[in-house]
Amino acid sequence: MKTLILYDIPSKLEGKYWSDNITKSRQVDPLSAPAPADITPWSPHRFVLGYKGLPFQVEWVELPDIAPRMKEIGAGKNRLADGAETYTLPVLGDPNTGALVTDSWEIAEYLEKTYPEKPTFSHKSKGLIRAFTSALINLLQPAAIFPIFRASQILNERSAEYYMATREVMFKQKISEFSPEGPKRDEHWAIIEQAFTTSKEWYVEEEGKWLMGDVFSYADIFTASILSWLNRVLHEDEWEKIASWHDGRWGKLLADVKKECNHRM
Ligand SMILES: N[C@@H](CCC(=O)N[C@@H](CS)C(=O)NCC(=O)O)C(=O)O
Repeated sequence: MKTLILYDIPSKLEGKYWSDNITKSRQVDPLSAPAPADITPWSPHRFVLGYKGLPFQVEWVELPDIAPRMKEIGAGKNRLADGAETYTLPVLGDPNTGALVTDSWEIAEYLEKTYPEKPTFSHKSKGLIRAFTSALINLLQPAAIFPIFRASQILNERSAEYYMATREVMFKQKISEFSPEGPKRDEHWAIIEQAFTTSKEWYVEEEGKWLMGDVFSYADIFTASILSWLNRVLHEDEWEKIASWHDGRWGKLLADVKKECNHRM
């Protein structure tokens, strides 16, 4: 089998990945308030590739280089959550079929169809899981600006400059106003904690460590990819706080999903 190619955005962190991507334009189906902007990155695609045991290599592309590089390889455009049409990562190239797939949800669908052996949408759960991911994003969306602010601090210089400039336009405020310590940051924390409290209520509906009880699925991958994003971009004490909520449920879920998906970090 030929090695698949994942186009991803590097950071200064060990292992480079951070963009545990990503806002799917499709995932911000407005269940409640419309999404203020893209809640960017978490990468379910990495977990899916790992779970299915598919060989892949990463081509790192800095943010300002995404458009020229994607044009060069002939990848399709996508939409950011604010509706702007642009080139985004992740993109997956599969030399076994010639496919070039943009968007993390499309990638998950493609991998499921092409490599069905270890399903991530079993029991015809795709529609329900899509609704779950939308619901979870909508819970977190009003506080996303806090991890987005932190993400601007872990990118390489060129990407950081690009990211800050584009996100300031997107959110119509200066980066220093995104989530300053004090009442605004406290409010972001309260929103994040409430989002995970609600998720816990969903998780405990069935016995077993996964959302679907004993059945591992893309829902767990998606939740873990958000956790992984928070783990990567937030300061250690901030991540520790989240990991410890609900008797350590979230730190454990991330570790369990990593194990299930043979995640290397
Ligand atoms: N719906 C897409 C969203 C992808 C996305 O927003 N990617 C960001 C990563 S930070 C990106 O590539 N942004 C390019 C840019 O901001 O110009 C997905 O799920 O893959």
